[in-house]
Amino acid sequence: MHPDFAEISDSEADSLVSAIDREGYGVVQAYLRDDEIAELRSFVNQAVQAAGGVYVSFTGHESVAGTALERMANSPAFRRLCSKVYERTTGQPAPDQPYYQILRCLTGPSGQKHSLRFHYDSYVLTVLLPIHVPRGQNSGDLIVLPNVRKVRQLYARNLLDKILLDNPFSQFLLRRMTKASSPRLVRIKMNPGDLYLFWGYRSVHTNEPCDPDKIRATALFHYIDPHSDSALKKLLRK
Ligand SMILES: O=C(O)CCC(=O)C(=O)O
Ligand SMILES: [Fe+2]
Repeated sequence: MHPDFAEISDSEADSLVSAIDREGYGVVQAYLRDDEIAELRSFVNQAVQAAGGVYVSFTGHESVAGTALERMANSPAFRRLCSKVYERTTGQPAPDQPYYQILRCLTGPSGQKHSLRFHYDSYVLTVLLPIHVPRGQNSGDLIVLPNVRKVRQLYARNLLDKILLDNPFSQFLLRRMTKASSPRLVRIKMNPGDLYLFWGYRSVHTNEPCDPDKIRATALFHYIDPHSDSALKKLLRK
C-alpha cells in the first residue's frame, strides 16, 4: 500500500494562493518522492520508445493506471490541496468535478508542434507536475503571462477570448515577446517532483520546445470547469 500524499495546511494554502496571484504561480516542493518520479520516468521512457520517439500523450487516469498519476487522481489529500486553493480564491465551495488529466511527453521533431502554442485552459486551476525536465539548449520552460483575464460569467465571452488568442497574429506577438524575454512573461524552470500551480483559465501560457533528442514530460491536472453548466457549451459539444 502507498501512503497518501502530503496534506497542506491552511496557511500553506494561503501562501500558495498569494504566490499565484502575485507571482503568477505557486510551488509545492518535493510533492512526489524520488522513487515515484523514477517510476513515472520509466513509464514515460517506455511510452516514448513504443511510440517510435515521437510526441505521445495520455488522457485520464485509466491510461496511467498503476502509476503515481493514478494515485494522485484518486487521492483525498491531493483533492483537498486543489479544493483549498480553489475555495480560498473564489470564496465558493469547490464543485465535485473530476480532473481533466493529461500526461504529455514531448520529444523528437514532432515535439516542436506541441510547443509555443499559447492558450487559456478551460479549467480554473492548473496543477503541473514535471517528470522529465531536459537540460540543454532548449530546456522546455513553462511560459506564463499571468492572470490577464477574469473567469468569465458567460461561456460565449470565454470563446471570444479564445478566438482572440488562437490566431496567427496573437501567437506571433507572444512568440516574439518570448524570444525577447519580455519582463511581462514569467519563465518557470521546473524541478521534477515539485508541483506548480497557476490560474490556467486566467493566464495565457505554453511550454517552450526542448531539444529533439531529449524528452520533456509533464503531468497536468486541470481542475474546475466554470462553464460546466453552460447550455451553449453543451450545444456546441453535440
Ligand atoms: O506541458 C506544459 O508545460 C503545459 C501544458 C498545458 O498548458 C496544458 O496541457 O494545458
Ligand atoms: Fe494549459
